[in-house]
Order: sequence, then C-alpha cells, then structure tokens
Amino acid sequence: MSRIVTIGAAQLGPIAPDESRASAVNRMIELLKQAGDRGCNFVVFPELALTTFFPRYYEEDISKMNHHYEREMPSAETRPLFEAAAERGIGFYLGYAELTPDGHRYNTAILVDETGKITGKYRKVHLPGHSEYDPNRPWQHLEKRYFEPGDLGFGVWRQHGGIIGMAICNDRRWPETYRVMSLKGAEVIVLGYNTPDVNTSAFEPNHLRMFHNHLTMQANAYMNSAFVVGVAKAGMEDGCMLIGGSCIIQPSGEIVSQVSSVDDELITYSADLDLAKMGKETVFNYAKHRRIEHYGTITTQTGVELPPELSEAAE
Ligand code: ING
Repeated sequence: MSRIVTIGAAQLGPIAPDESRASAVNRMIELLKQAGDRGCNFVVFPELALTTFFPRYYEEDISKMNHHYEREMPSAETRPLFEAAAERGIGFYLGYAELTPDGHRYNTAILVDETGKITGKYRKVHLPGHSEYDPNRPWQHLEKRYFEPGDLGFGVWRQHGGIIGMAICNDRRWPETYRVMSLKGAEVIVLGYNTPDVNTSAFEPNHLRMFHNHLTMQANAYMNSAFVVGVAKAGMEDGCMLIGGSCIIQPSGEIVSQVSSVDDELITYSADLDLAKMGKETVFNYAKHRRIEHYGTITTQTGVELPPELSEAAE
C-alpha cells in the first residue's frame, strides 16, 4: 500500500524590517488555508519565517536584535499559526530565530504534527557569513554574529507515515547534511532558506545562485534517495534581493513542483514516500554497496589525510 503525503511548500515574499509577527503569521495562515483546500498533510515554511533576514544588519550590541528572536514557541503571536494548522489537521516546518532562557541564540526550525504539537527541533549547523562588520560588503551576512552553531545534530522524526529530516539554508550546500539524515532513514528532507541573489563575499555570476540552489538539493535528493523540499523567503527585502525557486524534488532528483514568483506562493505535490524506498533498497543500498572501510581515514578538517610526501607541501 503506497504512502501518499501531500506536501505544501509555502514560499514567503519579503518581510520588511518593521513588519509585525502578526503580519507574517497572517500571511502564513493564508497559505495554510490554501494548503488545506488543496489537501495538504504537511507544509514547509522558510528559514527565519517570522522576521526580515536581520543578519543583513550590523549591531554592536547584539541584545538590540532581541526583538527578532522568539523566547518561547509557540508564543501569543505565533499560536494562531499552530491553531490554524491543527484545525486543518496539517503538520508544518517553521524556521525562526531562537533565544533560549539561558541566553543562547540559534537559527532554528521546528517540526509540528497535525495536532499542533512540536515533535522535533533542529538548530542550523552550517552558519555562513561572518561575525564582525565587513565594510566591503553591500549587505552584511552576520549569521556567525547572531547565532551559535546548532547543538542538536541532524535529527529525523517519524511523522505523516514517513521519516522526515530537517535542515536550514546553508546546510543544503553540504553533503554531510543529507547523508547523516539518510543514514538515519530520512525519506523527506525539508529546509527553508534566505539566499541573497548577489554573492557579497566575492564576484559570482548571478545565474549561479539559482543553479547552485537547485543543484545542491537535486543532487543530494538523488544521492540520498529522499524527497527534498526547499522553501525560500524571497523578493526584495529592504533593498536586498532574495532568490525564490522554492521547489519539491523527488528521490530521482527531478523537480516535481516549483514556484514561479518571488512572493507568497504555495506549491504542492502528492508524494509517494515509497519512491524513496526504491533507491535505498537498490542503487543506494548502503549495506550492500557503501564501503566506508575502504575510504581511508578522514583525520583533518580538510577531510583527508595527506600521504607523507604531500603533507610537507600542505604546511
Ligand atoms: N544564506 C545563503 C545560503 O547558503 C550563502 C548564504 C549563499 C552562502 C551562497 C554561500 C553561497 O543559501 C543562508 N541564510 O545561509
């Protein structure tokens, strides 16, 4: 009996720096209503879906950014989102900035089930950008200033009849992200992203932003035999253009649904999770074909142990 889960990718357009939580929540509730009308079981929202992408701004005193963080989840402002989803029997993934009671700051995502219960949490591991003001950049990308690397690892959770894993934005560029979760059985990997359409650290032709966005998710969907759902916060946020391109990718690596705007937009797909099983049981059957004992040791951050004759050259 096939396991069909109708997945919604709920892309958000720009969130202005002074936009209220209530406004962002209401926009997401509107997308949830559309998702309910289209029979969705599960909806994926973007990274930092409650606020503008505030790592774009430098603040000497980090506590001046506290209003962008959630101290509790759900809060009075976000509870309506949980209620709207539970009323429709829809689970969801939500990205937001987390400030813990003991003062830790994370770029976080949660998994919520169809009854509105938080079933999983993930804190972004791969934080791109920098921690100090960089005068050479048109916009800052201060994720290393405003967040700590995640301390929860890459988890997976049983929900909607399958095994779901979570990642956030830059994580999608690192194969380890997907491999760790697929080694744990992930059949669906969901992630939100805020990706400026211009590389502010070095020149990069503009078209590569979208190419790399889809390449990384499609390739890793195939190599880990999992559905991958990538959902953007898109559009011109306070003068900084964020790419869209939200999409749903099947384990073959093919994009099966993709947005056409850089605004609030819902796309959906009825995924047969057993498509993920096929790859895990054949071409990517780890027990049969994966040979880690033959890979050689990985001993350094660069990822390989150099043979002696080369190691001097590397120093
Ligand atoms: N944003 C971007 C991302 O990984 C980036 C930053 C873009 C890093 C392109 C490297 C290359 O999509 C976030 N929020 O991680």
